[in-house]
Amino acid sequence: MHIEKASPGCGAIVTGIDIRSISDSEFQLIYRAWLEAGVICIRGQELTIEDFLSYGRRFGEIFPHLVKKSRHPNHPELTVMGTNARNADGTVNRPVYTRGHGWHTDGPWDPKGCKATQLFGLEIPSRGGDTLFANMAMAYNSLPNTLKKRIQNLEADYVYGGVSRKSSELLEPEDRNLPPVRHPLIRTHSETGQKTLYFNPTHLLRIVGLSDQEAKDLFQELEQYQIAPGAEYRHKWEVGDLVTWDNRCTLHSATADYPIEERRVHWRCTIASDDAKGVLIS
Ligand SMILES: O=C(O)CCC(=O)C(=O)O
Ligand SMILES: [Fe+2]
Repeated sequence: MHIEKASPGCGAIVTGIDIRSISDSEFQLIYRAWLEAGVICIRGQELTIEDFLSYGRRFGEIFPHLVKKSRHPNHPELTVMGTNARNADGTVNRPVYTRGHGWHTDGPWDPKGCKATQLFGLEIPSRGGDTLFANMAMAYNSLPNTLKKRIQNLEADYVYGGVSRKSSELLEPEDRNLPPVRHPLIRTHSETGQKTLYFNPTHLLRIVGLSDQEAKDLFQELEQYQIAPGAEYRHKWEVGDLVTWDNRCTLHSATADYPIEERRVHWRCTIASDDAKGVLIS
């Protein structure tokens, strides 16, 4: 097994293994490299759905995503991303094509918490369609001390799609108005002890105790620090890439820029954990 850094800020690439037959000690090496890098890609995998889900379970409990439309009919924990990105008349189905575009972490709106997300590249376009990642411990470290102090006790509420609930077209009507989930703006990673800026503009509803204007001003200020210099990694997908990211300490964004006549399809699953849990506000 060979593990190398993908960029100075975050990400690691693993080659020379078949995850279907790794031992527990090999998985521990992968898990430790993942904690250090925030994002890990195992290249060149050939997986069945069961192989994909079993690997996900090594990171923690897997559970179905709120978006029911893209759940696999026989495996609700499996989301199939990117099919139907093109309508029958050839036009772009925007909610599908742009899904995941904009910096965010997954599931801040989910009371189950969302420790990690895992994608497996099945069909990759000839250009575009990369995924961007950024290290949020570096974002925290880049904050001026005065700003760190100002936000140290602040908490934010999250709903799917944020203030505009703009991605809620993907949800069923009964799931569009769920109560928000609250997280601190600064969190301490339970496994690495690192402090991170936990700021998720895509799903952010409000900052507790601030007026809309105060929150807007603070968003704008934090947005300048959200991607620290050198903190970013651009993942260029290959078929057979198995990528897992840590939602407690990284942000990501789909680039939504591949040719619409091509296909970009991934399997996806979400991994829960108590320490990634927010507080349900009802
Ligand atoms: O498709 C991508 O590149 C990322 C999509 C995304 O944000 C997600 O699966 O959580
Ligand atoms: Fe995402």
